[in-house]
Amino acid sequence: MTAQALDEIKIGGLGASRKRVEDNRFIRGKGNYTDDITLPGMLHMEILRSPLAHARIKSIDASRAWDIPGVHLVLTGDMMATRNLAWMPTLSYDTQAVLATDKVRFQGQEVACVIADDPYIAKDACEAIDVEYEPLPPIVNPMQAVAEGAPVIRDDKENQADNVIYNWEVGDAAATDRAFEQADMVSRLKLHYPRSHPSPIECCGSIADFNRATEKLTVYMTTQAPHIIRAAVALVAELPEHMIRIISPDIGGGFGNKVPVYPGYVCSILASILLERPVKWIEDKTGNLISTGFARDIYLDGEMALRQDGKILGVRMHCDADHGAFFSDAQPSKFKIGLLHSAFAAYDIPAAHLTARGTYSNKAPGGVAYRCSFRVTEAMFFQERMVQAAADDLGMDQAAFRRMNFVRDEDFPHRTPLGFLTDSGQYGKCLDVALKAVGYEEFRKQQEEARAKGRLFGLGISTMTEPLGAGNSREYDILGIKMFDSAELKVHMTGKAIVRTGARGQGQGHETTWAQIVSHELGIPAEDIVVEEGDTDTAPFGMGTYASRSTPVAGAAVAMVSRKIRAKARKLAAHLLEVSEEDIEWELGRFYVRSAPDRGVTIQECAMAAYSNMPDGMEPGLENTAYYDPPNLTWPFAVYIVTVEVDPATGVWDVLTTVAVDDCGVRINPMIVEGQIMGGLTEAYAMANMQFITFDAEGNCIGSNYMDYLLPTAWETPGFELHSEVVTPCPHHPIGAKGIGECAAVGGPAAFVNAVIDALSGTGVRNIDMPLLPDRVWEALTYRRDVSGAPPVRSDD
Ligand code: MCN
Ligand code: CUN
Repeated sequence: MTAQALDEIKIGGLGASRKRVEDNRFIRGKGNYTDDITLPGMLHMEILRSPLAHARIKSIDASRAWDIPGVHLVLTGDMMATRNLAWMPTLSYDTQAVLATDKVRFQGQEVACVIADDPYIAKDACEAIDVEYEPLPPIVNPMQAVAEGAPVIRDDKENQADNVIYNWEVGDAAATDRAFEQADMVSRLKLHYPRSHPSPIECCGSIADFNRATEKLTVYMTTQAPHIIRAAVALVAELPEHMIRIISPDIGGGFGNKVPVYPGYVCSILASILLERPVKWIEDKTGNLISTGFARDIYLDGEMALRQDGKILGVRMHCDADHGAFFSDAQPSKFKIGLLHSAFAAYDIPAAHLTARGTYSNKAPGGVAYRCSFRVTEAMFFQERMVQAAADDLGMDQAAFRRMNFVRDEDFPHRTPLGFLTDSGQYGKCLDVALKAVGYEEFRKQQEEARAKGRLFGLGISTMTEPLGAGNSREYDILGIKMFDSAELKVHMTGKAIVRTGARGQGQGHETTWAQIVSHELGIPAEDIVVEEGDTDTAPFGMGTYASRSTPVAGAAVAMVSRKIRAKARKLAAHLLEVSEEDIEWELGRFYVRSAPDRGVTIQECAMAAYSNMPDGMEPGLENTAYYDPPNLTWPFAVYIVTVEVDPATGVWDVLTTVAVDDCGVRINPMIVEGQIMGGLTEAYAMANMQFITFDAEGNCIGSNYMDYLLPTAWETPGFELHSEVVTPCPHHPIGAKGIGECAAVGGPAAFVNAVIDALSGTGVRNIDMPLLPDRVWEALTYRRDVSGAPPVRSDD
């Protein structure tokens, strides 16, 4: 390295806690969200939703709505059907009603749409649509779904005689049986991971703009995966793909809510085609909370075969998943229950077997995603709750039991009991850091002393590794489209650059971090690089942002395309320095002659030469694209430890400390990573403590607004202590990074719940279902019994 090499942190490269460039416009109110966009001649769409969870539609009379001045169009299921659009395919090989024709199957289902001069007229006109329903008995959980005589929800489907969607299994049943035969003892746990909702601050919406003259359809919309939407519109609406342009402008949070295709998008597109005017649909909060993007809602039942000394010999797991009325999970197609089989990946367990059954119910389609990498949240929650129960049953220390069963550093690559390949990690070291930070031994002593005085302290540990970053394309595809991603880099003649990827951030900071990767690879200062995502006419094809796949896949593509640019710049440098390429060395921002280090050219000088002084025969310009198909998922590891005090008189529990040790490999931007972890822990705390979406016996959704479904503010949210000293670079990622976007939301909930259950130790209580509302904790303590949260609840609860 010469004295002229750049200081990477100063130019905003890898490891710099660079301030988020996107925040410059966000905090000044200068963001450009879908609802900020107004087009000439734009009309507004509102949706009429079903008040009932399950009912036959006897008639729909929209004549009063059509008569309202300012109404341009009323769309009903029958009209959609004439264009073959009453139903649409889902990402899980099922069908979903766009607008109901035969029956409504959940409360809040889309029944009709009105397009009018303004949203208020459209809303009023929705209320003037007369729908006659014949109520049918609703089903709100898997037990009801499979009960004898249960009404068949999906009677629209040929060959669907019951409410079962699939039965799926993975693992080695015979080996697992043998493990249980050899066990000294068996530990059991049963729980419900309730429905939860990503609830981004910005709801979903779209503006469809079909231009009859150009035949081009432009859609501005809140999607995390614009290229997938383009393909879906091309295939479903039978429009030519090059005539469709999907633009995701700024997105006000996604958290998985903005992955699926929703009826509102489809209706706004059809309305724009019919009316030849732009049509805007902006969902309201209740619409968002009752009809879009639910996650979880699964019943988990498992047992663990244990040796007396604490060694785990095998695991059996069964899951009943409530998918709602349509099976529309967005997940790799060949896995029916997402990546639930990533459970127990952190532990060295010889045998495991998982069975899963999916059922329909009269609820909005569920199981989509909420900061989860396809059901990994449920997998890690069950794993860590089960591990705690097993250690308790054995009378073993929680930390020692985990450590004894961890995959050891020297065991990688490791085949997990249900079939994944993990490749790196330092689990024991992370645990050491966390135990020290929380003062483990000391806390256990205090806990005992407090107990003697009638005070209930508890400590919960959650340790987990999770699969982030689908694909590789060998194993991961959605409806046959392989999962990989892309980046395009254009270096202008003055050395400034633009990078575009197939990902689409919703607040994660891609505009900041992708520039840092280019800086690291090329030495161009981050502030000289602009990042753009979300426009299918300009961005290279990609599968979008979810499953924390952006850094593992698109971020890797950014590194790879930068390297292609550097290879060409090297040729330019050789030309400028009049030496052969072999005589040239690279250091950050500069090529130099090996034998004369003072003779060099900067990357900016090479860029200028690409447009003004290229060698004979060289193609001009300095631009390239890279497609990246990762060899494996990335496997970050985390330890979360929470301590709480439970008030026995009220069941209220307060968090005393939360310690987080995250190893996500090389951190591109440490500040952004910390933000991701704090956000995830906040959501984890909310799920464990307060977020409550359930259903009464009639199928009414309880949690349709922010009075019932609580978002934690800074006031409720506890403080978090974060540790970053353990770094295990990803062995196959070009810059050693692993995903981080979902870790804390995945691993966090079990730490909070384990802490409360630990505080109740000695009472015989094994489980309280989330959210651990004070009345549930109080009931468990007072009556010394488990408390289930399975719906239906009484509507006056
Ligand atoms: N990062 C880093 N170093 C690493 C890993 C990541 O600096 N080793 C940075 C990334 O460059 C990126 C951020 O951290 O700026 C998150 O990266 P990554 O883990 O790759 O996740 P994605 O960008 O793919 O984001 C998706 C993930 C998901 S799936 C959900 S859900 C979620 C989450 O991100 N939704 C969010 N975090 C969110 N944060 C905000 N603000 N808003 C959302 O909607
Ligand atoms: Cu699982 S929610 Mo994120 O993958 O968009």
